[in-house]
Amino acid sequence: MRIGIVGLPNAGKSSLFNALTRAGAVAANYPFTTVEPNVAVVGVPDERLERVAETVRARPVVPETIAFHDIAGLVRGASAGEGLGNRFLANIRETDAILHVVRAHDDDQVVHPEGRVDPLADVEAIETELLLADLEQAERRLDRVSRQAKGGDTAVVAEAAWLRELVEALRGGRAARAVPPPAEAPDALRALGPLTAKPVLYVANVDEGSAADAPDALRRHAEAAEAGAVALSARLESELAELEPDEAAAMRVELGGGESGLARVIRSAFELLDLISFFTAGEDKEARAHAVARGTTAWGAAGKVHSDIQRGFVRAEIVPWHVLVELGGYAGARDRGLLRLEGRDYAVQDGDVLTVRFTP
Ligand SMILES: Nc1nc2c(ncn2[C@@H]2O[C@H](COP(=O)(O)OP(=O)(O)OP(=O)(O)O)[C@@H](O)[C@H]2O)c(=O)[nH]1
Ligand SMILES: [Mg+2]
Repeated sequence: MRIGIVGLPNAGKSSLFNALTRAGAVAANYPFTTVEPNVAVVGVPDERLERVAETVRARPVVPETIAFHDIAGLVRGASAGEGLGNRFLANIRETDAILHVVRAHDDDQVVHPEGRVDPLADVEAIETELLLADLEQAERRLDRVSRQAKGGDTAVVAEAAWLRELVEALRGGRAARAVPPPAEAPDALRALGPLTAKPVLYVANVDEGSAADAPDALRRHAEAAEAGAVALSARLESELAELEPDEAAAMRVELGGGESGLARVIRSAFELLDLISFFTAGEDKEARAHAVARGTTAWGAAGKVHSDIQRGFVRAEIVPWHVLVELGGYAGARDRGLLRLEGRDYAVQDGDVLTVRFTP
């Protein structure tokens, strides 16, 4: 899963990025890799995976990962070259979701690019830039595709029609997600990668002291866009991420907060993208978590593990993670008849431990 972070300058993007990457590294006990200075791959902490691994004595433990992309702040007029312009947006065209950091704290020590704190206006400023970036991209592609469409190829003609509709919508201030791609050109959306078609998670960067919710105006905006919203203090999270996990946990309790910012961001991202996790674990082999779309079949899940395993799929042996842990392993689950055999159409459930039998 890849997530791109956007927001105005000084909104707190890099603070959050640092908090997420460090907390992920500590909590999942998994070294995050900085792919580029501004891309970090973070292990998703999952207690269930640890318990499964312990139970069946699997090593190593390999969590699912999320790659966060931190980019330079956008300002009003970025599409016309203001500030650093919008050239960095290309870096997040390929991501699965957007994490939109909005300043909601009023610390005067931190300069606001527009000299006032107004979360909703800030969100709208960024979203306008995303729309304009998409418009530019869509117009350019429409130019090329409409020339190719003269050849009469059905998919290309359909793509050109879709792009025309999309350009209209974007000019009218509507997001690309409002214009579904045509059935005849299933790759059209991926080829363009519009930013305003991606699911959005708003992160309200609130004061350190407050266990506040996201501001009401922002919450309403998020609901209307079917987006998620969480509130946290990026500075506080980045400071807590410097501590040892148990020290950080104690500090959180003292501050009256519960779950870590990382945990909330990840949980919200899973909800937003409608993802679930299943696990694979073999004795003396690795234990691994896999995130897939809800409704993924056993056959689809096998493909997530390895294409060879999918090709030779015979059946899946399924046991919910807590049953496996309670019964002390696969043998115990099998003795109790709780290791179920399922065919390729079985819809994998969150927390399933899955062993695929396959013919190599
Ligand atoms: N008081 C307070 N300050 C914060 C918080 N989060 C970030 N800051 C401060 O705001 C300033 C900017 O934070 P960054 O994380 O660098 O902001 P950014 O969005 O990456 O900024 P650009 O990269 O310039 O676009 C820093 O001085 C942070 O310490 C917060 O929750 N509370
Ligand atoms: Mg930054």
